[in-house]
Amino acid sequence: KKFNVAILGATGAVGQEFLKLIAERNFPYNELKLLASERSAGKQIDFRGKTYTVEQAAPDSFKDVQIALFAGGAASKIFAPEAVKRGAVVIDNSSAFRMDPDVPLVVPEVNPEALKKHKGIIANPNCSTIIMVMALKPIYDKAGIKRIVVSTYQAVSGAGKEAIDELTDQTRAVMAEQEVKATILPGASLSKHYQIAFNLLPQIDVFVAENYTKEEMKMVHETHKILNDPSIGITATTVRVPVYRSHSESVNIEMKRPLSIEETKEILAAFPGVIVQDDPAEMLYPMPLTASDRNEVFVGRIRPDHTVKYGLNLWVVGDQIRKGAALNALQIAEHMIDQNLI
Ligand code: 2RA
Repeated sequence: KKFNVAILGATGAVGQEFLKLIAERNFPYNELKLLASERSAGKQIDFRGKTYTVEQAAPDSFKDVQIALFAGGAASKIFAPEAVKRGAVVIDNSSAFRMDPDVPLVVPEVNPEALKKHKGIIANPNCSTIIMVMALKPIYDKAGIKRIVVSTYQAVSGAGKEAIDELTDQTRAVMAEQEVKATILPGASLSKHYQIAFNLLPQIDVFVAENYTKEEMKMVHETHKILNDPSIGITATTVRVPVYRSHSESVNIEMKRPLSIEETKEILAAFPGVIVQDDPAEMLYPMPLTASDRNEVFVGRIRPDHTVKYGLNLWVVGDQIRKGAALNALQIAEHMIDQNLI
């Protein structure tokens, strides 16, 4: 069976990856509609031997659309209900609906059962959350988790194409001993901007209660919803690093029951979508450059944390644009087709 598909945000980093993955995975589409904001409307995109003209998104853009892939951003809030009204299933990468009780928040390998209750909108979790829960789910099922302390090292791609370009331009400027311009990071709409090249920015999104950032609280609330367990203690520090497109995370967990390192490696290796890269004798561990453009999440530096009863340290790396955004959303659509939920 083939479906009429629309991509909202087709010209951005995630939108471009949707197209790449649709081709790579031979996703079953009939009609393909590329939608964007007024700024990007009119652009021509060649895809599989056909030239598409990006249209400015409007409510009626979703007429006859069955699967709407939303790359993210403010447009989601406006167009998701309009698309559902016209009969589409919306898989939304923005944070707009993630905590809505009527909206499943899904990583297909982790909580596919949540898809059954969808009412038209399915939310794609935040990239840093997806990457973390892929590693935690097999451990959670086997040994339970009491507490998670996570520090992230997030690629600039999370802030979009402009941030990717900013890293390149700033790096060149530093090397050429020219003036460095900062206009995007840590956030385009924020009052100040700082250089990311050769720097680290301990702010992703805005500050909220107790001077946590929205990004840090997303990791807390979204993980509770995905694992359906608000009892887990979670605290996060999310940091932007001068890396192009993979997020890395140092994850410390306290389990409820004992789990040997050997068994941890076994259950991680057996989990679909996870690859264990952990052989210190061979200096084998996940790195952003080896994880980029890959579909899997990579786990290494697996070691016990003897400061608590059942402690464990993990180093987790995943491609932010693929598994962190476009791939996970497309896998949700594939799973829904498979389960006749669309
Ligand atoms: C970021 N997770 O990395 C956020 C949104 N993709 O900027």
